[in-house]
Order: sequence, then C-alpha cells, then structure tokens
Amino acid sequence: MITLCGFSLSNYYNKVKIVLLEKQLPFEEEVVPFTAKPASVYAASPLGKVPFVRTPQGTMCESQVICEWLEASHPETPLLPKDPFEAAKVRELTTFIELHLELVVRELYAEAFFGGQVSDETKARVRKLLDKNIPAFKQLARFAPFVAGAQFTLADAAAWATLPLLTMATKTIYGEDLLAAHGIDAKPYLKMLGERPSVQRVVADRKRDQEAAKAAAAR
Ligand SMILES: N[C@@H](CCC(=O)N[C@@H](CS)C(=O)NCC(=O)O)C(=O)O
Repeated sequence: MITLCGFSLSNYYNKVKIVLLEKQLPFEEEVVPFTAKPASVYAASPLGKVPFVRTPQGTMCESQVICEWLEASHPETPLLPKDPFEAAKVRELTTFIELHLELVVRELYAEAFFGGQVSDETKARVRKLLDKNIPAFKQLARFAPFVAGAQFTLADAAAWATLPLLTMATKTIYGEDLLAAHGIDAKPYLKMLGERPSVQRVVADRKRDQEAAKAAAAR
C-alpha cells in the first residue's frame, strides 16, 4: 500500500493525489504538520517538503518523480501517451507549468495567501518573469480540451494544481489575473476538470481540512 504524506492545502500534494485517484490505486494519507516536523519527515524528504510517499520499497519525495514512478509502475491507466515523443511533449508542458509558472509565482504566496509581506523588488522581478513565461506557456498549451491535447495526462494534474493559484496570487498582488491578461481563459478548462471524480474528492478533502483548521483556530 502507498501512503501519501503531506497536507491537503499543498498544490503538489493534491497533484499526486489526483494521479493516484485517476489511476484508481489504493492509498492511505498521512498528515504532516506545517511546522515542527518530526525527524521521520526529514528522513523521507530531506528538505522537509511535501508530498512524499511511503511504499513497501521505501520512501520517495518530489511530486513529479512520484507521478512518473506511479505512471511507470501502473501503466494500465495511462496518463502519458505511448509514443515517446508525445510523452515528452506532455513532460515539456508539465515542466513549463511547474518550473516557469509555479516556482516563479510561489514567491508571492507569503503575501497573497499567508498574511506576510513580499518586497516591491520581488514583486517587480516576479512580474517581469511572468510576463515572459505566461506567453511561453500559452504557446505550448493546447486546451483541446485538456492542457496537452485530447487526453487527460500528468500535465492536467499539474495545471489544475497551479493555474488557480497563479490567478489568485496575481489578482491579489498586481490587481489583475495575469493569465487572463495574457489571453488565457482557464475557467472553462478548470470547470471541466472540476467535473472529474478525482478533482471533486481533492477539493472536498481540502475544504474539510480548511474548515477543521478554522474551527480549531476559533477555539
Ligand atoms: N519540488 C517539490 C516542491 C514541494 C513543495 O514546495 N511543497 C511545499 C508545500 S506546497 C512545502 O512542503 N513547503 C514547506 C517547506 O518548504 O518547508 C515537489 O514537487 O514535491
């Protein structure tokens, strides 16, 4: 049995969870605290980041590595095309989503979501990168109807986890949704993904955990 470790507020955790659900693999979940993580977390994930998995063969961290391992070990529900070139194109798009969008916009999260502050210098630097990287992503993305083409792939799990955060963070920090500003209307695409049972389960679990955290904070 696979144990997915992390928390439901994490976009990377939810990406892996969607892949597990899409593949209809049995798994358990283990909640990892935000702070004061026990040594067992660092033993599995040296930077203390989530998600990571516990498996009968050992532990593994880095969400995309986990997704690739799930794909290779359970090819019966494929989330990558059979053709190596087409599969590489899906990986190319996933890399753009995570490296050139998520990792860039992540620098805004402290202020956009967690009540912290981000310097004007960082905001300007991130803005400049996003103004370059979003059109680059647009060039590769297909939305036909899935982000890499006709089939749901690993790239959709990444896009579902990232695009709403990009919209929310840039709206809060710059007063405009930079995806929309660069001509990407992700709403119909995200609505379509929202109809999938895998996504509905992830959204419901996140809502449950957010409400429980709110209730605990009010106590
Ligand atoms: N490249 C990593 C990124 C994971 C990541 O940044 N996770 C965040 C939660 S979304 C985290 O654990 N942050 C806490 C920390 O860095 O201590 C992956 O794909 O798994």
